[in-house]
Amino acid sequence: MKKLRLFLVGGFLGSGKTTAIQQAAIYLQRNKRKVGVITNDQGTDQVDTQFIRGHHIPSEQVSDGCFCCNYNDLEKSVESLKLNERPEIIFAESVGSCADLAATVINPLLSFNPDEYQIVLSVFADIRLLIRFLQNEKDIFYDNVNYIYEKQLEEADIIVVNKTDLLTAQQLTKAKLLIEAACGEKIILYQNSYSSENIERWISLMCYEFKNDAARPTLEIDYDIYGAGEAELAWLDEEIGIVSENNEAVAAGCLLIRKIYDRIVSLGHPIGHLKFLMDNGQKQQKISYTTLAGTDIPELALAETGRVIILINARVQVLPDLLEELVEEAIHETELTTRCKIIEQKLSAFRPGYPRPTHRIAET
Ligand SMILES: Nc1nc2c(ncn2[C@@H]2O[C@H](COP(=O)(O)OP(=O)(O)O)[C@@H](O)[C@H]2O)c(=O)[nH]1
Ligand SMILES: [Mg+2]
Repeated sequence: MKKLRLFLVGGFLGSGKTTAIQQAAIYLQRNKRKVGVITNDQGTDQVDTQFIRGHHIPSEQVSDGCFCCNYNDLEKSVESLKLNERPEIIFAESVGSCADLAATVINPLLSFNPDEYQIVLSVFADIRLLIRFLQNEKDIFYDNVNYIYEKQLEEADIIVVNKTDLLTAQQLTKAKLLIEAACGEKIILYQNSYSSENIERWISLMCYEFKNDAARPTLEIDYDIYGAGEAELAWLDEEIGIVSENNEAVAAGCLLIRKIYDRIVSLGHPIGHLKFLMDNGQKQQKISYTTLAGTDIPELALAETGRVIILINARVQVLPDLLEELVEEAIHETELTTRCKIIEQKLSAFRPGYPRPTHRIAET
């Protein structure tokens, strides 16, 4: 029986997992290959899921916790995709604050379903953040969060050093020396996830070159530090509707997004990933700010209208109450400035709970 290729995609918040999966899925679909995607987050209303569905890619979502702690939901999602789509490849993106996937996801999958899956764990890293780490400039996040970042890389089958297009050729050469000195024993792929040649290369590496059917060695990981790191990050998910009598809802949405971003930055709260999905009824657009993003507002390609819906997913190193407060202030200010009406729905602000994996199969 041909094994199903299950490509797990991990790595820190904002490192480029969803982008690469979306690009790879579109590439494979164009080449008449059947794919499915499983998205995952601590919350329920996920920008990533809507983004993937918006590109007509068959998908399932695992909500309210990581794959490790929702192992049964992950298996159900795989089964559902298998039944409905018969994919040759499934990409499964884990939450950006999640680690220990080898012991809690790969080993259980291989052990409970012998000969069924070919699994590869790609761990993404934003090249700019990775360089800072390797140069010991760990001053953005708290130590416990940095611990998660390092543990994620440690268990990778393949480290995808992503966003290489953001460096000059000279910077890239220097970065490669640093990365190879630190992670030389790993398979390392340098990638611009918007380049189809690079995406093709990643797919080819996972499909044909990388082979490891054995259980993976288990990370030595301290769950108290890991749990403390996750708890230092706040999650805020909210859906908001903007109604404008003057057909200026898109402009008001942009203003609100900018106000939220500026507030977080000016208060000095480190961003893991601040993402928005704006929908004007005809089209949707994702707007992302990551840890080291520039301050330019991304070019918006949505036509102006009287009504938009924005899904907000903010992952920031701050207390959830403070994050909620600053989003509320930005909404209030936007209403006053634009005279639009902003309707808030499904707000949840929380910190992830202590990680309690369903299974943990240790291998040495
Ligand atoms: N320049 C550049 N930007 C990228 C690349 N990959 C992802 N991004 C951007 O990084 C941000 C976060 O990407 P996303 O895939 O949502 O990250 P995730 O949180 O790991 O899933 C988005 O604004 C993407 O457009 C890349 O290779 N180059
Ligand atoms: Mg993502």
